[in-house]
Amino acid sequence: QYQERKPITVIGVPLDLGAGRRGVDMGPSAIRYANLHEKLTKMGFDVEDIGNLSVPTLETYKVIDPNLKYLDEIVAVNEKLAETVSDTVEKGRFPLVLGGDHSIAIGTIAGVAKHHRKLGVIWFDAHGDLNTHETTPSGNIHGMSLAASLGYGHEALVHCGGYAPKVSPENVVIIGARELDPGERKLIKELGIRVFTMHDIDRIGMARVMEEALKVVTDGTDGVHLSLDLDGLDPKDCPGVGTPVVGGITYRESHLAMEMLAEANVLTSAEFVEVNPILDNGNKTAKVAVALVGSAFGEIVL
Ligand code: NNH
Ligand code: MN
Ligand code: MN
Ligand code: MN
Repeated sequence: QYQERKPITVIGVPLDLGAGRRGVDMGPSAIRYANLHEKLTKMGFDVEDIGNLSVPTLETYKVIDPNLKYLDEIVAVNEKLAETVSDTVEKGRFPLVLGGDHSIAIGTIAGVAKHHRKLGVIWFDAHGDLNTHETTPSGNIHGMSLAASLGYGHEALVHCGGYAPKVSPENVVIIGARELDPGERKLIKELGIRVFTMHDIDRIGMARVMEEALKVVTDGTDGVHLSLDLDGLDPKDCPGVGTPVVGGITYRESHLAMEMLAEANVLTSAEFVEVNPILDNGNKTAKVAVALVGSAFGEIVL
């Protein structure tokens, strides 16, 4: 009934230093409280949860460069995450990473791309996360993680895991974009990155968007990573995010996207990031995250 089952390793990364607002450090707990383990176990998966990586506390550190807030601390966490993810892949297990702010994609992708050298990446997000320290409007590193994975930005971010770049632009697709900064638009054009904005989703529908997106990330690749920022969804469905943007992907559209990923059976790693329980309504956003995990792993109604 479900897709071919690789055993899953859950890795929590309670990091909030990369975001402008606090609270995403509680994301991994919130997702666990929403019964992630139970869902995957019921679906028949062999799941191990290795707990949270240890992450520095904001109060302990100072901002040194306002264009790269908490750079050293974020690099240290991502180096550790890259190792943990790489070891997980080596063991033949599927890394399922829980954020934390989106800067952790730097470490996740560094760990995965070591083994999948032609990695396809689906970046599901209201934002592009394609800033560098030279273009960032905020200095928040969670807005730089896709750029870093492509080889753009500060050396320490770009060379996480000891190599660069991790992915090439022709294998990357962004879905749900509706707030891009000028530097991000420029980089998208320069690199020719495929972006399905909300306009495209409105116009051709999520089914066709996913058909096209799947072509991009599977064409000549040897693995596919899903990096899902919950702010890609509409704030009505996911209020618990630090940077909500109106007019987002609906609950149903996001499920369809996950179901089509499961049908294609191409995912080799995934991360669910930016759940902020402080800003949430109950634990709504984490519950949506768990529902989406279920669909991405092949949960079906009948
Ligand atoms: N683009 C803005 C920045 O660089 C916002 C990024 N915030 C996000 N990205 N949540 O997904 O600061
Ligand atoms: Mn190793
Ligand atoms: Mn993001
Ligand atoms: Mn975002």
